[in-house]
Amino acid sequence: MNHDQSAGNSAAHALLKVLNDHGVDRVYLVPGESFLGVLDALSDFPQIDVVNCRHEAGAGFMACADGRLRQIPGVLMVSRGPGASHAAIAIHTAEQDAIPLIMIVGQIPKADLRKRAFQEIDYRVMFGDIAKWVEEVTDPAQLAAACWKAIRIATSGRPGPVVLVVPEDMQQPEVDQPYWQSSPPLPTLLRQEDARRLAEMLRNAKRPLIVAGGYLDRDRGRKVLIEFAERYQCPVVLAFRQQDLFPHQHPLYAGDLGLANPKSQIECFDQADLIVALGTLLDDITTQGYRFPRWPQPQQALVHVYPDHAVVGQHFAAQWPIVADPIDIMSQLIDCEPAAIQTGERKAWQQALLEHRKQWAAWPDSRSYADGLAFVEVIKSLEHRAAPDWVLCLDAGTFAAPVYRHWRFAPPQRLLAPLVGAMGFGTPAALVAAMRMPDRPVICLLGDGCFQMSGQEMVLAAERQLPILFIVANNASYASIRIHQDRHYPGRHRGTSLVNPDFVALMKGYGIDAEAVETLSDFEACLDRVLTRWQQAPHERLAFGIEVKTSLLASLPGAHHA
Ligand SMILES: Cc1ncc(C[n+]2csc(CCOP(=O)(O)OP(=O)(O)O)c2C)c(N)n1
Repeated sequence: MNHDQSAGNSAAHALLKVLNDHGVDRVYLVPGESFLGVLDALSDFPQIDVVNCRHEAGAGFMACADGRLRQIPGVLMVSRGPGASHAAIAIHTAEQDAIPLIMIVGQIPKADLRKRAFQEIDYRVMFGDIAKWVEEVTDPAQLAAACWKAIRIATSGRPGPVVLVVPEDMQQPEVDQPYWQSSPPLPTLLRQEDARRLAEMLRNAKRPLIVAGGYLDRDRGRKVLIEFAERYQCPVVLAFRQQDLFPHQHPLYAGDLGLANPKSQIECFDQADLIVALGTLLDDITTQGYRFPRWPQPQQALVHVYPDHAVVGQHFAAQWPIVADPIDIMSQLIDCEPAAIQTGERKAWQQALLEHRKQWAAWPDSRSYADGLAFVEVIKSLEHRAAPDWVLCLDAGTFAAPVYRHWRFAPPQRLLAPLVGAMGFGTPAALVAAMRMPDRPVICLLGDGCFQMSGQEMVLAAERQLPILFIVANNASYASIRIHQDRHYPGRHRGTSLVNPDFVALMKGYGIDAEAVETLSDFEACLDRVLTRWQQAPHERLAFGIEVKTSLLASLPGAHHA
């Protein structure tokens, strides 16, 4: 096929124009012959940064991190069949983590569709269960419209992934280049009398509790949440892996809902007489397996605010389901006329929550292990040195557990972690964090297993001189799974040991200076050298890698902080 077109008016140009008009200024891709037309049009959009990745999962995680940080769809471009298969993890992650994401997949020519041609997959079937929308475009004139709709769907209600499938011969034909406008969402407000009634409930509750979730993960959300909690003197507990949404040093901070809360703490949360769930999906883990609050009818009044009918009422019969933007609702209630707040029992309630949190979050005493350094010590010394501008990027694995449990987040410190627990998220997320927040030091914590799932992407840190500190916890094991084995099949360890490569040599091979350490003092000395260098010459910060030989025993059942 002759792809010679006059530059500027192809369907691919129209597609990129819609993306760019809606704030997309960067795309993540692994190229394929199935989307040459889109690649070619990218040459006419120098304002769109093209990040070439090594693996579609890496590209996909980068698009997820970008979508999460900006609430503008992260855009990922992959080839048909093999490329789309590699990228499937990004669609799953975006769906579970409620991240706006658009994946553009090059497809076989239109005439060959449904013939099981070379590398053909029907993506409507493949991604039907995990994408919000899958569209295969079979008319070049419709491509821009499909893209506009993709943006609307990815960003509205519960954010999520959309897959746009573009046969290779739908990209080059010339089409009109309309301007597809979008207006910002209108504020969603309660009727005056309802706002007053809700304010009344908040004031009169003896033991109110806010459960704050990922929809608030944006600047305005964080700010308004603090104002709202203070205005109504209402303690805040954070949904699964949203630890950076609220300052931990705040007297109203009541902790988070995660994988290992003690029973007594959950029982204390359940003493609440009013739960205001704001921007949370009230998902499996946040609700401790749909048990807090009681399922399906909570024992206390539940007000659930989320801007999606499919989320509010999905699991719990709320006393007051509100389908609206929780940030708008909080702002509206902040403006309600002041009235006295029930203070009597509130103090005791706050104190009880605080006691539970303190007990649970206290750092454990140091302990030594014969097989290496307990990674909790590494995290403790990192927290000790942390500045408010740090961005913490975590991969999935038990090495990260002490961060979720003990780290005292102090805004504007940020946490970027996969809610879905997908291994391989950490490195790509750190790269995106460093590109989007170039003035902030990025600390990326990886297990040895996680590092090997997407570590190759770190070459971008060398290429673009991104200031990331990669810390690899090398315990020669998929320890998270070893823990489960030891619980259920004690002493039987098939499939969870790792024979590892030389991580320092690997990182150096990717152009990143690195060092291996075995003791806490060596780790701290190395860390201090890197941080001092970064502080002294902020504009010359370079990535650095530290491999820490860590104890496996420290994470197994029976260890004091497991
Ligand atoms: C893509 C993917 N594959 C498999 C798993 C299951 N899994 C969860 S944690 C884990 C082990 C992680 O190992 P490592 O990075 O070495 O960290 P550690 O648990 O040893 O701290 C595995 C295999 C997963 N969550 N994601």
